[in-house]
Amino acid sequence: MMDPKQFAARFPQDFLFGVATASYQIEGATRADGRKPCIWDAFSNMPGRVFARHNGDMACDHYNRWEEDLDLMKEMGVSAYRFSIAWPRILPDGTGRVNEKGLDFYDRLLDGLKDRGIKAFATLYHWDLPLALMGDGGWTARSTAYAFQRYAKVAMARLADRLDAVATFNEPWCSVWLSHLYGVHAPGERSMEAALHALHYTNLAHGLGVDAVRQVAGNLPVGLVLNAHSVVPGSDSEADRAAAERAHQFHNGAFFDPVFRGKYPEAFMAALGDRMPKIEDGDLEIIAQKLDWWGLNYYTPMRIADDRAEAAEFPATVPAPPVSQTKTDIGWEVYSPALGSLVKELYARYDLPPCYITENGACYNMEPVAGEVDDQPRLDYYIDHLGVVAGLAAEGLPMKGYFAWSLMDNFEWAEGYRMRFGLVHVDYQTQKRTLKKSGKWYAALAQAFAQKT
Ligand code: IFM
Repeated sequence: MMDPKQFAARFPQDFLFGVATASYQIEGATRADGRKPCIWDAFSNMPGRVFARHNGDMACDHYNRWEEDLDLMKEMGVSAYRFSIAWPRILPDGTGRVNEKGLDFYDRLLDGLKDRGIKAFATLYHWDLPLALMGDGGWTARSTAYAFQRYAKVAMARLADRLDAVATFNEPWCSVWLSHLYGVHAPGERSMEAALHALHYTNLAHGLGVDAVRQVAGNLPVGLVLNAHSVVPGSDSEADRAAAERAHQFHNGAFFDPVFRGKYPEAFMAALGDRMPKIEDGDLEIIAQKLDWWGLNYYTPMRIADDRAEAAEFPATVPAPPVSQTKTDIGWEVYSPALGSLVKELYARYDLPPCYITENGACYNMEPVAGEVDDQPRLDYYIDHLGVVAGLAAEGLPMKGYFAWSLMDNFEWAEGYRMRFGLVHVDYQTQKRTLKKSGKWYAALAQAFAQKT
């Protein structure tokens, strides 16, 4: 096994080793202290949407067990925690009345992190849109972007003083394409028009959110977390290479271009622009405000071939076969070189601020045997991918930190609880937490790094 001490020596002095989670995936307590439903409460309670109709009612019961969970992080020796704030706890109807008790929970959490010397990286939106906002159309309505701006102001006015960084959105690709075009995530829509509206209003909400953070907490580093796809053409043919470029525009450019270039990609607009909502004067300036940092969530490459069907809609691609035969239990190809090439490609295409790997990790569903979880394949995954990050830093790319996804097993969206990504195993019957083999190694790495600095 790779010696954590030797490994730690490969990262820059100011690097952070952290762990990540998200509110709906771990908190539970969906009816506590004035919280009202979000779109995931509704979606997961509908038959046929989430595996075995699992939902977030209990999850990891982190709302009640947060102290134990923070103690665990402290014992592991990680220096930062990335979590998300639940909008439906703070503004249960999306707009209107502020719920003090919801803010109190994050007060406790942030004080707890401070007491333990762990840095706090908050995300404002990790997919739990207050259900009441669906009455106006959810993310397909322009008003939702302004509701988000208000929520960002309220949350930051109370919490920013104890934060080390904030992100507006987590993976807008998922809350836009996966949720409104592919129908896999809440609200389960399958319409290009709906998705294009959600795209522009999410981008607008990001910009308005940046504004809100800066008005309330001028010094707090604000960023955006993107699950950029490492798009790899399935062959060297001209058609597949052109398809990969279209896929880049659709899956990455629709988010990166407005934020980092102030416009939507050209071929994307030529193909789909007439189905976009009206882009008002000033929208793109709001969206393209300079960020202090950005986060990359990476798991697996996206292999792409040309879709020759006449009726194929932009980006007109089909999946190409994987190159590596190693797959995680969720079926995702394991291929760490794509992480390195993706980061380099994105810095070549865009003028990007410093980068945190805000999520990376693997799904393996091993259970405890005599109190131990032997998840060697997850550990191998971490060693490979962290090695790539160390290499990027050595080449001079501005890599500032790495957050393992996830601290603990949790509600894996449409897959429910059957897919496990944690460094810590959660027994959902007893809520017992067990540090896995991978978690022990990651803890040793974080501790070795802390000792060297
Ligand atoms: O669990 C998710 C997380 O919420 C967002 N990024 C990907 C993870 C694994 O699917």
